[in-house]
Amino acid sequence: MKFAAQKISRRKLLGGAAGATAAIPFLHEAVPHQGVHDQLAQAQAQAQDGHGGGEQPGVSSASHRGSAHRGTVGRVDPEVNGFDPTEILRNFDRGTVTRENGRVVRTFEIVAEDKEIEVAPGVKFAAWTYNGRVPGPTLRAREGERVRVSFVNASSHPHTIHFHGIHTDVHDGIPGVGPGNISPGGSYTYEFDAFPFGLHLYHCHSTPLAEHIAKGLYGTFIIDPKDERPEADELVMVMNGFDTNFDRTNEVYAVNTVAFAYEEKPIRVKRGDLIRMYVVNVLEYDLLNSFHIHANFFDYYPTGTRREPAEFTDTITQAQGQRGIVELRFPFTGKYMFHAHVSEFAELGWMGFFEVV
Ligand SMILES: [Cu+2]
Repeated sequence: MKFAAQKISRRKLLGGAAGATAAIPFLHEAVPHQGVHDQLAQAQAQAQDGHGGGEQPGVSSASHRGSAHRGTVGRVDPEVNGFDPTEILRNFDRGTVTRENGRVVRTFEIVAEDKEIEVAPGVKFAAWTYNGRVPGPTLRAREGERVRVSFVNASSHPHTIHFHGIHTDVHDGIPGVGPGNISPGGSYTYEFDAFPFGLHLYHCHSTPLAEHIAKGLYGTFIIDPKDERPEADELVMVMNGFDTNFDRTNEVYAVNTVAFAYEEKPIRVKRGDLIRMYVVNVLEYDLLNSFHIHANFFDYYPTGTRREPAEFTDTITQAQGQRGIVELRFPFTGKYMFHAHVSEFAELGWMGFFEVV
């Protein structure tokens, strides 16, 4: 059964689960990962009794376990991963600041390392990480500063760091140009000016590219404009996914890696505060991802490179590598859902709640 299980894709599973009751015993034997297995079987059981056992969104217990929104069984202990999705939201790495000829130089240190992480309760993933976390640290500089990134490859595979931005080819972090691949044990310092201002990203560009990204080598790179954005409660949301059985489709979807993390522990914000979300799509193996908020609308700044919003909406779509800044205020207290408007992703982990107090 093990061998058969490895060949069954998540799409086939869902296709079967959507159709017939007979799919349940099949699922029980076939799903290769206990956590996903439990989620899917439970999702189907709930779909059959109509409304997820009678619990209602925003009314059920804080943990939402077994809720109508497709909660997982159990939780991922942040101690196990060494990083916490709740802390990743508001964690910014501003590097070490020095001055050269009167100019600010911001130096960041990034180490690539192999590390097993837990992406849903009971679902382990052999990740490749920057600084031991997925996504990697959120690097933050100001427009016009000099950025220096000291990269050490402590992983067992060659890697690079490719930054989005405007810079010379030798610092572009691709194989075959400049330093090219950085071998295990090797190091290199990438250097460039911080511009244009906006919401950018960085990721490994070694080949096979999809694998190097999907394994976890990516992060957010924010360049603040010279004249600051208004004070806000800022949150980084990296939309990602995990191919846990190597079939080049994802079995788990999330924001900041851990499926259902913000359903388990809703994001606390204050009513009336300006909330600024840095939303980045790094998903591999799916063409599109999306972000939708319930009971509210937001201003959207694609790539964060203009000061005027391009759209006032409640849903945006991003292809891989696209990103944008979302700004909104919650006028009412309560629990408000956010999720991928691709329902399939939402049911496999990409959903959460704001708890407005
Ligand atoms: Cu790599």
